[in-house]
Amino acid sequence: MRGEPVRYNTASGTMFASAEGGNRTLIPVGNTILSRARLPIPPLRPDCERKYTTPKNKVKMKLGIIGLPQSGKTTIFNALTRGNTPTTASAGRIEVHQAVVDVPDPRVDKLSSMFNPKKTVYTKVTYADIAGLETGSAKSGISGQLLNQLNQMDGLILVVRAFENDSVMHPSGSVNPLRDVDTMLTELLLNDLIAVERKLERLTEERKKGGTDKTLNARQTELFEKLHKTLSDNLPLRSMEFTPDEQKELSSFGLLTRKPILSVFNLGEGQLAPDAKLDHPSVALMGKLEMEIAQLSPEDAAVFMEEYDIKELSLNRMINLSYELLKIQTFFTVGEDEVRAWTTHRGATAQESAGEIHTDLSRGFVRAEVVAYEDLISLGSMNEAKAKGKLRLEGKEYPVKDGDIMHVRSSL
Ligand SMILES: Nc1nc2c(ncn2[C@@H]2O[C@H](COP(=O)(O)OP(=O)(O)O)[C@@H](O)[C@H]2O)c(=O)[nH]1
Ligand SMILES: [Mg+2]
Repeated sequence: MRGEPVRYNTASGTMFASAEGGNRTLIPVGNTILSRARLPIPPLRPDCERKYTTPKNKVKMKLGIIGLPQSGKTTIFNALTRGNTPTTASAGRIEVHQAVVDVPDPRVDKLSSMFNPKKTVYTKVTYADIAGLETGSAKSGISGQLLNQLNQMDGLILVVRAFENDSVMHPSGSVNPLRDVDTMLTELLLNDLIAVERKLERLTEERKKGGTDKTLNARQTELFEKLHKTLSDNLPLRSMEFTPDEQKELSSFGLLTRKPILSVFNLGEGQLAPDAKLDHPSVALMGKLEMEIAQLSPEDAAVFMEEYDIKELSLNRMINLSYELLKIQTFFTVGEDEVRAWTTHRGATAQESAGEIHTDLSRGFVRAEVVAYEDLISLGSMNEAKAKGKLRLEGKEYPVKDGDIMHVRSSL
């Protein structure tokens, strides 16, 4: 039985306009001029600010929202994006809604109040609500179209229904969050198992036919047999460690259980989070309530939250957790024009991280002036950080740390 579908005005036009856009950035060059005389630093070009288009090969952060039908995927997507995509199903038609969401970071707020810049920019995560084709409903496993979408994601957000609502049908007829997590994880696992078996069959055929690269075949067979063993033991592939070579081998091969996953328990109002012991992170939130709050004006939202004694939206925690899921870290650039958070891989060098800002900064990398966020905050200003020797000059190979404030000197 299905209740009257809830109708919302669609405003997807404006909402998604910036989904893939927003890639014009103003790069502040030379806004923190703090050099040490003994290290030669080439003079900056006179045009201190230039407009760049950001390069394509940057750290991607795209998370796909998956889950059983009617679990609240679109509701949570709307809460995340302050949007109002209709929560009614669009049967049979694959429809991907994407939105870019700021990752809340109190460090950015603090830096912004310190530098008073014209512009403050947070790091961003893209969420995709893939509607029309649902997981967990088809006997034949995940459809090719959906698989294709999911393979493009860097991580998965698994929405699990915990809310009770008689007018919202549950595909299994009853609400049982732990069973549903299990169903979904099994579906992902089976999908990978089928894919791995197919690959092993192809490798066997190749061997029989001969004429192919024997070493490549042997190497791939060994790797895929390892994958097969893990999956047969009912373990996700993210539990395995891969060598860089193996990672390269697998990079073009879509395997869903290799992707990091975050479970989101969608609670009804006043409901407590289920006591779940999962092999991956999870968060619980009241999806519908958070969506309604997100759709209010900031003033109304504040009044509402005060009235219901809601201190903070769990949504922010969910965004932070999904950001952490991607094994990335944040560094900052600061100045009068812009305070900005950037994303880089954990363990990335200063030169690689400079490339997140712009390829020219990476190609022409000379030095990075680096101060740790904690040091800058405790010392109160760049000048003080410099005076206390906390502002360091680092070279290309310096491994950037979470919270570093960087100023890149480039010869280009
Ligand atoms: N009571 C209640 N209803 C919810 C909640 N989240 C979603 N729903 C309702 O469940 C239905 C399905 O939600 P939707 O977000 O479209 O699920 P999807 O199919 O996973 O995208 C809608 O009628 C929602 O209003 C919730 O937290 N509480
Ligand atoms: Mg939906």
